[in-house]
Amino acid sequence: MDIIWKEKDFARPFRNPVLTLGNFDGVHLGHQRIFQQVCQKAKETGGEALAYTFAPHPVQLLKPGKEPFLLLPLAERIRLIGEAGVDVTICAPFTPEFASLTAEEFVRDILHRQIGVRQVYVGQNTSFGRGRTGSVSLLKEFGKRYGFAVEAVEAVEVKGTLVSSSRIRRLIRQGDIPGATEMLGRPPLLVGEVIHGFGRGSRKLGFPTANLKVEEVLVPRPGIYAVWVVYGGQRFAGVSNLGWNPTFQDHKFSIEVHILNFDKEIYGERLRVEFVERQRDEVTFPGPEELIVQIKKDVEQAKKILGIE
Ligand code: RBF
Ligand code: MG
Repeated sequence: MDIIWKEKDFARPFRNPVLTLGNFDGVHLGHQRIFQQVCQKAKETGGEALAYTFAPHPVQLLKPGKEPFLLLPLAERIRLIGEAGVDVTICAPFTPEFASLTAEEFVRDILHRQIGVRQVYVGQNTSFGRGRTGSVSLLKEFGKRYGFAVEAVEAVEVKGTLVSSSRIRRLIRQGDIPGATEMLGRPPLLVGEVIHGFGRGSRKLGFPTANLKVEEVLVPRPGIYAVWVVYGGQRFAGVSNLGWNPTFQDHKFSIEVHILNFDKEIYGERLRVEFVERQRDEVTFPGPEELIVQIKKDVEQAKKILGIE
């Protein structure tokens, strides 16, 4: 997939472009259905499948300093859009100038003049342009004016509930990972760089953990989780602890993962942690011995959850 960072401005001529437009936080099943339709149409018409997205998220610009709530860091969002089959992602910086474009200016200047769009697919509740006045019906009107067709894609339902980023956020905050996974069509994840912790995991407990400095997104409910760790193109089983290590009175929230059957030094490396199931709450143990006994049980339970050994 090609990625175009809009500040570099693009004079790339697109072939019969079929486009979707949105933030696509989570790249969940609803988004994936839209990408599927875009890709299929592009295939049928010999066109290119385009996704137009932007960053940072509008809320980050309009209400800075709020707790992180996004489901994916930008690089993961773009990676997953690529995995959905899209040919080109255009990522526009969501600046005050960009936010001030009216719905019609956006359509005329960007979709029509710059991209030359022929076909647009959007979700039914899509909104765009200054004051979010752009809607599906308005987009259809503009389509007549500027020569492109518009299709509204129906939302996806899972067990009678519409898939939405806000619904998925709630599930992740509650620690309902299987529920979130169902709506995402993939596991929830965190990405981060391995930083130095207290060194206590390996020295004192015999369970070394990689401590992560995560790229800002919504973190699942604190607790112990069975996870997959993706690193250097390989996948490892692991157990993750999201919490404050109350046994040691750290008073500092940390994101740690113990990777099974692994003994490499990986400080500074970037890991992806895919959450599979929440196992339990963090507990204050009388001391390290009791914690070690529990971590051994956690590891065994995680293996069962992950279906290994
Ligand atoms: N620390 C706690 O204080 N309470 C816990 O219940 C707890 N559970 C953990 C479970 C697992 C699987 C792992 C890997 C760590 C856990 N820890 C817990 C964190 C532990 O205190 C921490 O990894 C070390 O102190 C190193 O920072
Ligand atoms: Mg550690």
